[in-house]
Parts: sequence; structure tokens; C-alpha cells
Amino acid sequence: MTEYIIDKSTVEAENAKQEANLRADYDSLGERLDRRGISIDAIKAKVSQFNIAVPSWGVGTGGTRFARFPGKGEPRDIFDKIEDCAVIAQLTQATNTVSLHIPWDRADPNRLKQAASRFNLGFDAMNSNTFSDAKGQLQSYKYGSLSAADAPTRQQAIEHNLECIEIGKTIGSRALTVWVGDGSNFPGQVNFATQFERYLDSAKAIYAALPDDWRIYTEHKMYEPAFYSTVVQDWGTNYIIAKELGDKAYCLVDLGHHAPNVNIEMIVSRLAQFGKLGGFHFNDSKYGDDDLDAGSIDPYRLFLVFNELVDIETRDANFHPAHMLDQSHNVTDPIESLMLSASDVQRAYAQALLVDRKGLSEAQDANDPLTATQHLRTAYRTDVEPILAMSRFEKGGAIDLLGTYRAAGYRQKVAEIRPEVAAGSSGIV
Ligand code: RM4
Ligand code: MN
Ligand code: MN
Repeated sequence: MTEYIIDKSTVEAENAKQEANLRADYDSLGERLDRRGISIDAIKAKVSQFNIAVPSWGVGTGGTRFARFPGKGEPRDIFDKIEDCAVIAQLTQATNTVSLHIPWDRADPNRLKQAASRFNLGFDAMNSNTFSDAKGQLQSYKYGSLSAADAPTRQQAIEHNLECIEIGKTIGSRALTVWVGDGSNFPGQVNFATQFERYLDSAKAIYAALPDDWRIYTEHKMYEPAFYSTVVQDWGTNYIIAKELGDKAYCLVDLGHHAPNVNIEMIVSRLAQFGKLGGFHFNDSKYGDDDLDAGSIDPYRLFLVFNELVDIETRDANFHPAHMLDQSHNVTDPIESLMLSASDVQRAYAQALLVDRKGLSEAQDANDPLTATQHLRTAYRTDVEPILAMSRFEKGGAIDLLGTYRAAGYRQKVAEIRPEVAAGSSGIV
């Protein structure tokens, strides 16, 4: 039996206020889609199956390198975080897995498993952290981790990743995501080739310990915290890594990890075409790795990414990339942001499912750019909210995510038992 944190009667009462309007909107959208030869129920069925993982660190209040302003009732530890994730899952019905970051979430694995199973939550990829020093660790990552110049530091970073795999095995995870902060701040500080060689050697040692049914995802990032060069700079480097490591190694695309205006949807297509697209960290950005809410700045770009994914999905039934959010919530209630972001990612998927693929490819072959791009715009301009809301409603979630969450008063309730953490410290979580 799944436990629900938000009283079911609150969700039902809020839904009752919206149900008649939702049914009318759903029917009218259904009619319009019917004219385009699309069955609304078929789209809803696909949307209902769509799952996106929530990062444990996303439910904490984030900050910048200047300051962190604590939020009311923020989670004190991983067990509070799991409860917050359960709220998101209950209302969205789209986020039934949580992704852990070690050592931030280190706890007795059996307790972790128990805590998640109360709410029927599973665990997504394990994330290692060799971009900051954990309390009491022997070697420092100040000058790098998997690619560090000195062997003991590299060894420590490798062992940390092996520990993440071990924890993951106990709690039922099947993937390890590796992002390193390694790079350099000054021209000449490192030898690019030597540094990359060391990284590859360390990554190979981790790969060798990966269980057969696991995947390793490596994440590229253009800059930050290293500001001149990073060892896994771009998707090309990432592709080389995945190729060097082997069949269980895939590239992970974090939307925020590219230069502004880079054509991310094309990167997605390239990696998938050559079998190395493993998954995503969804978020949005204006300038850099801003970690803003998915779909909040450039929803058309998110749609274009999903347009590629649906295109690949139609050609290859075995294509199942991992979907996860990776955001930092500095000025909003993280639960609200994550719920809306999950739904925006779902929205982009639903819109992409509406693209007339046959018409699109005919227009491409006929060298008719305007018709081709119109196919995309027609899909993108369709308000699919009734599909998303109906899918949530039928699964026991909330028609109105924000309204229901606020009506339940969850944040106020937890604020009574979770004291505010002192302000002033900076950092992502
Ligand atoms: C990094 C990267 C990683 C995430 C950390 C917290 O920028 O996106 O995925 O684990 O932030
Ligand atoms: Mn990321
Ligand atoms: Mn990032």
C-alpha cells in the first residue's frame, strides 16, 4: 500500500472544482486533434507512461556562489527529501524515481530503501561527487579528481565512484552518473592531453566495476567551476569517452551545460544516431549553467529536443533515454518548481507526439522549408494542458498542481518541524 503525504480528500476536493472544465477542455481538444487525424486518448496513454526522475538535491533550497537564502521548512536530510519527492510524485503522477547524490545523501541503504518504498518510489541513477571535498577525506579535489596529477587523489575519486555503485546495488539503482569539475583556470595550467588520458584511465577503472545490467552516464560541461577549460568540455569529448569505455557507457546531456545558442537538439540527434545518447538533465538557462526551471526560458527549445526524441522513438522501439530534472531553486519553493518542471517536460513530449511526421518528412524531401517548419509550429502551438491534466487526474494526481499543493499547506506543516538552516553559506544545495 502506497502512503500518501497529502490527504487524498484535499486532492479530491480540489479536483472536484476543476473536473467539469477539464472534461469540456479535453473533449474540445480531442475534437480538434481528431480533425488532424490524431487520437487524443493515444497521446494521453503515452503521456501517462512518461516518467522523469527528481534529483534529491533539487528539493533543497539552492544558492549561488554569493549567498544562499534558506527556504521555510527545507529538508534536513535525505529522509525529509524523500518525503518532499513523494509529494511531487503524488500530485504530478509523473516522477516515481529519485536520484541520489553521494556523499550528500549517504545513509543506511536499507533505511533508504524502506523510506522510498513507503511511497512506492524507486531510485534512479546514483550521482558521485568529486567536485567538492567531503568531511575527513584524505586527498583534496582542489586541483582535480579523476584527472588529478597525483595518483592517490585519482584513486580516492575512483573508490568514491565504486562506493556509489555499491550503495546503488543495494537500493536498486541501475546507473551511475559522473560529472567532474576537473579542468583548469589558466592557459598552460594543465596539459590537455595528459589530463584527458588520466581521466580516461580512471573512468576505465570505474567502468570495470560496473555491473552488467548497469549504465554509466558521463556529463559534459563547458565551464564552471573551471573557467578556462574542462576535461569533459563538450559532446564530442563525451562521445569519445563513451566509445573508449564500452557498451555500457553513454553520454548524458544536461541542457544547461552548453554555450548560449548552441543547437542542443542537433547534439541530441547526433548522439542518438550513433547509439550513445544515454539521458538528460533537464533545466533551462539564459546565460550559462543557470539551473532554472525546465521550460521557463525557452520552451520551444525543449520542444525541439523532444521532437528529436520522438523521431528516434518512432524509428527505434528500444530507445529509452533516462529523463531527469537537474535544477537549483533559489527563489521558489522547490516542490512547486519541480512539479511544474516535470509537467513542462511532459508537455514538450506531448507536443512532439503531435508532429505530423509523414508530412514533415515529405516537406523535407520536397525542399519546402516553410511547410516543414510549420509542421513543428502547429504541434508546438497546441495547448496540450488538458491531456496532461487528464492524465494526472486519472492516476489520482492533481488537476491544478500549484493550487492543490498550496491548498494542502504542506510547506507550512513541515516548517513547524524543520527549523531553518542558517543563511550565508553558498553552494548549489
Ligand atoms: C553539476 C552537474 C551535475 C550535478 C551537480 C550538482 O553542474 O549538472 O549533474 O550533479 O551540478
Ligand atoms: Mn547535471
Ligand atoms: Mn549543472
